[in-house]
Amino acid sequence: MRIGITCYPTYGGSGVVATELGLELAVRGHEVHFISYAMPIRLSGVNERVWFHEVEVTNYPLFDHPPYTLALATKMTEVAESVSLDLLHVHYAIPHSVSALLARMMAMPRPLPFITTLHGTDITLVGNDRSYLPITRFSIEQSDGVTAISNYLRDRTLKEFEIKRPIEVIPNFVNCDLYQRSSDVDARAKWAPGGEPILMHLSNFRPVKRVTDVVEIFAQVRERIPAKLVMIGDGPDRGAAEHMVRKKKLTRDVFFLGKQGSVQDKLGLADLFLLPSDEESFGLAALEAMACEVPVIASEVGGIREVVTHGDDGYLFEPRDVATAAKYALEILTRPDRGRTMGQRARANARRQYCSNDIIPRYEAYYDKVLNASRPTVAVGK
Ligand code: GMT
Repeated sequence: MRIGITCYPTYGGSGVVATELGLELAVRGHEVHFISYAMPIRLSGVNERVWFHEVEVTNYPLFDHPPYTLALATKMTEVAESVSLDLLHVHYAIPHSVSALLARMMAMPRPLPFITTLHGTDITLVGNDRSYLPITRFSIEQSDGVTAISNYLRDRTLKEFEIKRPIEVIPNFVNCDLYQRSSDVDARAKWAPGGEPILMHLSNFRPVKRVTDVVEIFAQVRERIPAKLVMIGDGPDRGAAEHMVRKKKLTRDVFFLGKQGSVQDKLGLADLFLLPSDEESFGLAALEAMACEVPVIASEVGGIREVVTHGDDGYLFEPRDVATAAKYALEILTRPDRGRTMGQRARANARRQYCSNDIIPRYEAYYDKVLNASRPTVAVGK
């Protein structure tokens, strides 16, 4: 199959899922064409079946906001024509599904079906805004196929957008061969030379992630036991988190790594993963940590409940209740095995439900279904 994939290339779960999906599809023999304004962050090490097509957005003094949606639609049509794409798969509804809808119309009479995958804030925050809701709903209704990354997100979309069409749930996934526990003692010693437990957080540092709560939880843990915190990622709230670390005199114990292309080698060194978000439709970073045998402490919101099982492979707490989160963290880290048993259960649960080997074939089957439904029926006889 020849598949065009569009996503946000910057740091963010939807771009990560789209990129990992494209790479996995390529390994399975498909031809994958990424179409976006920049190379997606995890797209290094491309193989011969993966291409990147950059959308150039021409500016003009008249435009306060250059019309990316239109430039993207044009690029999608060009790529579809030049390499004979079978379908487009767009990640994050706004504005990608609108561009795909335009591209499908421009490509006519040649069929160019498109699938929209909903990731979270495209529905729960941005899509819900009055200025975007009608067009988001329209482009979802017009998509040839729609998937959501959790049952929670599917149900919320159907309800809040009053969508009548079916939405297929294909959950996020992790490459269970790549994401494994690390036994690299030297790498661990760089952060925790005294053998201290390592807490970790990975996100785009947007307000919804509550990165200052991560620091507060860590501070409460650190009051009781020696420990280290590793913060991976970057975004608007990094400054606030760094300021808090300085204020609490924790600079020797907290490491800000910034954006990292490959995270599996770092996650595999952690003893505990913190995800105190206000909202999370899935929580991909938590799943990646779990695959590395890391127990997760996360807020009990949205789709996280489908990923982390309270008391089994981690703990869930009311969002913003940092005292309870710190209590759970201490419970895990002061155990003689430092949560290893919980971590092993985390990997077992991740493997049972979310390994790429099991999830990618579900996307392939869905592509087939959409393609079969969109093929023009040939009149027989006459
Ligand atoms: O979390 C973000 O702010 C980024 C956002 C995105 O679309 O890039 O993440 C969403 O998609 C991820 C991948 O499917 C999910 O794992 C995240 O839970 C979801 N984020 C939210 O719902 C806040």
